[in-house]
Amino acid sequence: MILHTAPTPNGQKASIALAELGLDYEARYVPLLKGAQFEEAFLSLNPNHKIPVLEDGDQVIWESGAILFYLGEKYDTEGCILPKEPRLRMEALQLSFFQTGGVGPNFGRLGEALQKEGAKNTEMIEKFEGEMERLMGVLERILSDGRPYLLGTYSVADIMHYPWLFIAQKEGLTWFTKKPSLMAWIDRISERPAVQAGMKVPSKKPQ
Ligand SMILES: N[C@@H](CCC(=O)N[C@@H](CS)C(=O)NCC(=O)O)C(=O)O
Repeated sequence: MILHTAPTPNGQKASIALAELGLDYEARYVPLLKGAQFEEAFLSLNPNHKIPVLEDGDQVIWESGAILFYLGEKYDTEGCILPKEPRLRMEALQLSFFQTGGVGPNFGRLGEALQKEGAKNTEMIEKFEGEMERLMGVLERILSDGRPYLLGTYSVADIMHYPWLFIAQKEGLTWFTKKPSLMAWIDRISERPAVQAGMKVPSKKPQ
């Protein structure tokens, strides 16, 4: 398998899942800042010019959630990350849509607004921070019954959220750090060897 990726949260979701399943693959770094995602070779894999993209023989999958479900369906015979039980499997899908439709885009736009040089657009920052606060409240509510992971047991639902929230924790963003169950959840997931390995991919950037 070939994973086209970059050191960003969406890429890390795929490398964590590959590591959790102990699968062999080649990680190919896509230098996004140089615009490599707009080159014809990359667009022929993903017309949406975004990483991650997984090539498995002649099957090409893009969208991080689809990649995680693909890996789960094809390679997770034990149900390590994709539950076998239909009800839990559907909940995994539900939380994955929640992540790609809510947490990812809102945090992404917030990051862009915060990194912008010069005069900050405070209206944008307030808007996206407010939405992130709300979304974190949803996750905190799910975890507040004492469950260790979003579905109860570790799954793709945790992998989908972790790399984004890892940044929020690292940056000390208050809408994250003020959520005790979420903070404990992130520490728990950070301890997993496969998560630590997946977060380091791609290890080397081409010059
Ligand atoms: N919904 C997509 C989002 C992927 C995404 O936004 N990837 C970013 C890096 S984290 C990217 O490749 N951006 C390049 C671009 O938009 O041109 C997924 O979950 O895979």
